[in-house]
Amino acid sequence: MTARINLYPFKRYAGNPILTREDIPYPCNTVFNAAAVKFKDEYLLLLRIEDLSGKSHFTLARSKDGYNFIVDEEPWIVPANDPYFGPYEEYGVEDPRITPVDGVYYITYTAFSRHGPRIGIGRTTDFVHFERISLASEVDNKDAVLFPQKFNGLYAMLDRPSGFGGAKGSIWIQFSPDLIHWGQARVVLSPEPGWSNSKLGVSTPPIKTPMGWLVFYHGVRQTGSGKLYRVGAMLLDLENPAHLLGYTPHFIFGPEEDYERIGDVPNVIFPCGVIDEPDGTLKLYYGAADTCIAMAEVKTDDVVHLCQILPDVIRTGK
Ligand code: M1P
Repeated sequence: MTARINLYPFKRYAGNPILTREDIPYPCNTVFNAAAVKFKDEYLLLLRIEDLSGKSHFTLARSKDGYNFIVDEEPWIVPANDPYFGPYEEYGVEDPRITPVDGVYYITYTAFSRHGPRIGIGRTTDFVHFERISLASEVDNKDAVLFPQKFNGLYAMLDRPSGFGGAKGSIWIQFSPDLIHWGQARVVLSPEPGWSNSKLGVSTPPIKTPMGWLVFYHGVRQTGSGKLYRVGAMLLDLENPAHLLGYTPHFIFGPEEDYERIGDVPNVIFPCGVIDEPDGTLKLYYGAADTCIAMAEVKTDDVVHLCQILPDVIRTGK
């Protein structure tokens, strides 16, 4: 008999949600969509906190075990007010991701203003000082993550431009010598009819596995009562990350619990951070219903396997 494949391999942490606005030491509306990294002997989450005016900034939370976090007393990264970055962060900074490259921690985020969303990139080496590097896109681009290594001397970034005309909501890749000037842009994965019919967006920085770069993304389905955000995964070639090796033809994680179903934006699972543990498991940190932060765990191999199965398996489960 052929064994059944576990099409939904994530296990939610029993103590979810791990952070709500009650855990923030100052007044705010919500906390969600956090980047994650291990730094020295701590797990760090870079929280997106929406203040009472509706604008977002970033604050660090710290943990020794990856489950129990203490939030810093003060925000760390607030919208810029200088003449270069300031006009494009007027409405806040959103949805951070952290990628270490050669010992420097790069933070990609959405700079939001009256002109629309753009990709911001900054860096830190100590999680005390933060230096902005660039606004790496024109308007209407977001959900950007960097790869943790260079390719032929170039940084590589996945993002989601969504301009006028043609197919919208695809994940693209582009390359840069300095994180400022970008080019060689190519489409990696596009929305398809079904669970991701509206748009895609990269969720978490790529994880290196023997089978390829493993990347989680969110797929959005437009329904009669709003958008539904669920999670898929894809595998990219280790040498040529523009080359898609495989992806889950179905969503592998979606809103089920009340804290994922009910909130400021219902039915949203929006991961921005993943920790690759030495025992072969991944901790996925996600914003739930744009209102709180939750965590789920999964075996890396199980997700890689799901990126390699054929669509037929979805029908039969074998
Ligand atoms: O409300 C769900 C999400 O909507 C946007 O994400 P995207 O542009 O990728 O669809 C963002 O505002 C995100 O912060 C939010 O969680």
